[in-house]
Formats: sequence, structure tokens, C-alpha cells
Amino acid sequence: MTHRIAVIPGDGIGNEVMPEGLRVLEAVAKRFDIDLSFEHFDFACCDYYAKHGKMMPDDWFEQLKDFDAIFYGAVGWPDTVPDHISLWGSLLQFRRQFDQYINLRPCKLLPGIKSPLADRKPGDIDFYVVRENTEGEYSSVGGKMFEGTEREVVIQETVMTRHGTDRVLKFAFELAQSRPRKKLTSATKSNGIAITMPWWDERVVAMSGNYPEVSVDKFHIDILTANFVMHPDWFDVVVASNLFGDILSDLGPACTGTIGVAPSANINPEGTFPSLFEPVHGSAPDIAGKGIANPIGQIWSGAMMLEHLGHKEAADAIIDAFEAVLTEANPAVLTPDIRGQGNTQTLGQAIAERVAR
Ligand code: GGG
Repeated sequence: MTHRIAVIPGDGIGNEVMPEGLRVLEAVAKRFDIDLSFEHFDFACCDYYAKHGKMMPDDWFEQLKDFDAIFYGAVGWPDTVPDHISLWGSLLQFRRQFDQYINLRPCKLLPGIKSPLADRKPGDIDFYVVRENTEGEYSSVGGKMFEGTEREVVIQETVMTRHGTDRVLKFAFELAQSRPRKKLTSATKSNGIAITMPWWDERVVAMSGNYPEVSVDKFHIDILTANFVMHPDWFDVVVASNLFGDILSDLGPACTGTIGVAPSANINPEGTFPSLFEPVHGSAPDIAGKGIANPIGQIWSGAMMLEHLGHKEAADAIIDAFEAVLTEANPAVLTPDIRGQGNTQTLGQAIAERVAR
């Protein structure tokens, strides 16, 4: 069976880490005899916008809907396109129109990488952030009045539905139930955001009745961020609304030494539409063009894609490969964010060679 993968490098370092992600996927596909067919697309990036005045062609949905998965790099180039236009014109369309309502983001301290938190070693930080991915604070409901005057008013609503909330909570509880610690933490702010968040808390309690083996706690988002730094070992599965999940899933990987290694899966669990796999990091204009971006976030996202497509053994082989390369800690191979003197290609090449063995 051939898996058809739509490849979209996007902006900035997306163009540098994507070739390494593909290099590793090609190596693992050869070793495990998996038939992957890649088709490349030049849209969903700011270069496309510069040429066409929009982020994607009008028929993007038709072009992509029959793929088995989408492998994405990064989006955003604020010098060309304001960030809210590039994001709403691409990634957020994919998440919404393909109903990728789960954003699954592992957060794990890897061997050979030093956490900025004192005395943390691999095993101490190993949790998932499950982020609601289609509604919440990322809503397009709102508007402006009296623009540009002293009376200017801007309103943007948070939208939480029972359908949307219960389905992400169900996914998070099932994930927690499948893990040895069986622990779920909910991110809230029900003391200050006094309508949606108390309701979110109630939905968590209601869902917990279906999962008696899972222990549940909740923290307000402010102290939760502090606890990510002070006690990352407390966490197993953390479920959060769209915005809170976005913040937590940058902070979590930062606690593991670098956001450059963090992967993510935007999942449509029913398989009605393709799921999308991308590193957590963005286009990183500050380092784009230097060839020094860490490709592990893209490579690990490729592993998540393979697991989603039913190839767990191959996915594990990729993870074993980058863990082995990190354990060897050859500075000539590693990227500067993890104290190496190598570059994006040396690290991608080393992982691909290891995966081929
Ligand atoms: N590869 C992820 C990426 O490019 N992210 C850009 C970004 O700003 N994302 C915001 C979000 O995920 O909500």
C-alpha cells in the first residue's frame, strides 16, 4: 500500500529542516519496506502570498483532501505578511477544515541534551500536551467598531462547544489511561475567566466519570507554567484549550533544553481528512538562512506521522536513531542550540545513517 504524503516546507527554517525530515523518512521507509510517495506543494507560505496575494490557491482543500497525511514545516514571515494573515491563511485553515481537533505535543527530555532546569535527567520530563485545536481562544468571532478613532472598540470571543471540548477531553483521558502513570492535568483559569473556564472544569469532571483509573488534577494556567519549570516531573498528560495549549507546548520543550526538538501531530482521529505533522517551532526568522536549525522537531514529527499511518516499529526506529545520535554527542554533528558545532544537514545525515542500520 502506498501512503501519499503532501509535503509543504512553508517559510524560513521550514525549508531547511524539511529536507532532513524527508531524508530520514526515506531511510526508514527503505529499511522497513514502506511505500511512501511524496508530493511537494509551494503554497501555505509567505512567498506564495507575495506572488498571489493569498496564502493558498482557492482549491487547496480539493488538492489536499485525499492525501494520507500532510508533512508541514513552518509558517510565518512577518517582514512580508502580518503573522495573523499568514497563520489564518494556512495552518489554521488546515486544522479547521480538516477537523484536526487534536494537537498532540510530546515533551520529553532527550539523552545528551541539557535541561536549563537544575539536575534534570532523561526520564524526569516525559509528558504530553493535548491541545484543543479548532476553537477556544482561536476564534474568528468578533469585530471592530469606530476603527482608528478615540472610540475604537475591538472584541474577540472565545468559543467553546460541548462537542469540541468533550472530544479533546476524551482523547486526553484515553491517552492518560494508556500510560503507566494514568495521570491527567487540566489547564484552567476559572478564577478569572469566569464563564468558559468553570464550564471547562465541569466538562473535565463529567468526563472523568468514564475513566475511574485516571487521577485528575487541575491548575490555573499561571501557576501551571511555574510548575512546568519547578516540577516538570509532576506531569503525564496535560489537556488544555487552544491558547493555553500553545503556550504550554512551547514552554514544555524549552524546559527540555530546546524547542528545536519538539514535534507535533494535528490529528483528525476519525481519518475522514488527512492529519498534519509539523515541528512545534515556527519559521525562526532570526536563524533562517544560516543552516543551523535543529531538524529533530521535523524528524520526530515524521515519526509521529509514520505511527499514525500504522508503522509503529519504523516510528520507534527513528526515535531510537536520534536518541543514539544525541547520546554519542559528537559536537561536529550537533546543531548549536544543543551545544554542537555542526548544522542542520550534519545532524539530519547522522540520524538518517543511524536509522538505515
Ligand atoms: N510549525 C509550526 C508553526 O509554524 N507555527 C507557527 C505558529 O505561530 N503557530 C501558532 C499555532 O500553532 O497556533
